[in-house]
Amino acid sequence: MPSSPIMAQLNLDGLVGPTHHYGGLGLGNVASLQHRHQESNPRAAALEGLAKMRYLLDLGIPQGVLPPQERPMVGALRQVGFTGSDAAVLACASREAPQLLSAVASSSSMWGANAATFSPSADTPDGRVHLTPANLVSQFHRSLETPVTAAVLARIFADQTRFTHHPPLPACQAFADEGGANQMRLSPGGGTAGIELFVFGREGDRRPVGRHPARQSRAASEAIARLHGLAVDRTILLRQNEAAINAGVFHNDVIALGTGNLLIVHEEAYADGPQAISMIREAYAKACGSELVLVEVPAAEVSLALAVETYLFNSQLIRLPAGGMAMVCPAECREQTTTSRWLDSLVAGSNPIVAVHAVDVRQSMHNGGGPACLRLALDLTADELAAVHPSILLTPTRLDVLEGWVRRHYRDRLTLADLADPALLDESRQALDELSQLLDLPGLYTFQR
Ligand code: SUG
Repeated sequence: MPSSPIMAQLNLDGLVGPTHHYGGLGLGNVASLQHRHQESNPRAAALEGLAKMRYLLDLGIPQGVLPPQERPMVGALRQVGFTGSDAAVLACASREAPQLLSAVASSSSMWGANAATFSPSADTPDGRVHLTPANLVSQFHRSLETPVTAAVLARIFADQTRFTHHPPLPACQAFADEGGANQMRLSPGGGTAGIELFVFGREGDRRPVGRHPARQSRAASEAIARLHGLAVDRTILLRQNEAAINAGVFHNDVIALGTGNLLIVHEEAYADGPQAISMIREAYAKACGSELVLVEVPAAEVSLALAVETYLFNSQLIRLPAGGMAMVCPAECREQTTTSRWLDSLVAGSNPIVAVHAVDVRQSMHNGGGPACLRLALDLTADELAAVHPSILLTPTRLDVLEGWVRRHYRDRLTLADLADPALLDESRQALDELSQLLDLPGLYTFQR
């Protein structure tokens, strides 16, 4: 049971895998569709991700890594009828169903924000951390991640006296769940209970007939709040604004971000905009006994389209050890005059942000994944942090080792045609085999068993 109240902010970043490419697979994801079938650079992608992790570590924040999954996932192709040797399966899929090959080769587990929904021990009735891996049923390529993600999380948070793992929700559209990207936790800090905000875009099986389909279902958000035992007066359900979804806001973390006592949100993020935002303010004040710092961004300053183009809201908020917060934004936000000016005004304003740091994660951004998408954020007590599988927690030396590992194993260009190359499968397996040793996660991958 947790005994230390100090909350550490741990970020678990998904490490980009050797088959990172642009499949144009992301539903309602503008960048993914725009970069469809362009050449990718898996090596640069993985190094950009590691550089971001190093940046956060340097800010004094604990940083961990989630290993990539085995891709191409030949077993998934066999499951849908391709037969023969691995090479024959890849060749046949590439000829007959290139989109399927792309899906089973996607490195999408890199977007750690979609791995699971997490509730810290301060919010749960049994004083344990609760985790529910996301079923990701809205898209085939992402649904493949769930069983391995669940297994990885079970090994990273193995101490059952501190961590409760729920199975993923039923794998159907009525319970479509995309994890922490649609949840925010706010609290006055110091290990006190907070409020948890769950954001959904669709009710049950009904898919709103907009330009883009909504992904997170209300039933999933409700189920997770129930499973985690969250108090009703500390749980808020918010419906995404249809106009935001249609502008390319496929997850809440593309239009709002919050941690501690700070929430930054676009005025058009939610249905019933102003009422939704006042409801959050009131619920926080009532449950936490203090005022929320709320930065509401008007559309007149930053339009939905600009928010999606720059991924301004997909920044990470870092609670700095010395006090105050830093905002880690995509480099694109500094290259765009309006968002760059807005960031300057944020630092000058009365809120906890003392610094803005821009990071270059362009390879991931072209798939619609910014700095915040790349990580699962967890508030842990010091004791819980000490119980995390140690080898996935980064140090400068471990980062050096991982960078060397990427440079040795990853290609610097990949096209759709390359996905059928049996040498790529071998290279990926060799890389992952070595990684599982580096992270002390033996037998993690099917090909190792
Ligand atoms: O699910 N992109 C991911 C991006 C996920 C971003 N995560 C958060 N917002 N938290 C998705 O749309 C694109 C893959 C491709 O096109 O190859 C993709 O799956």
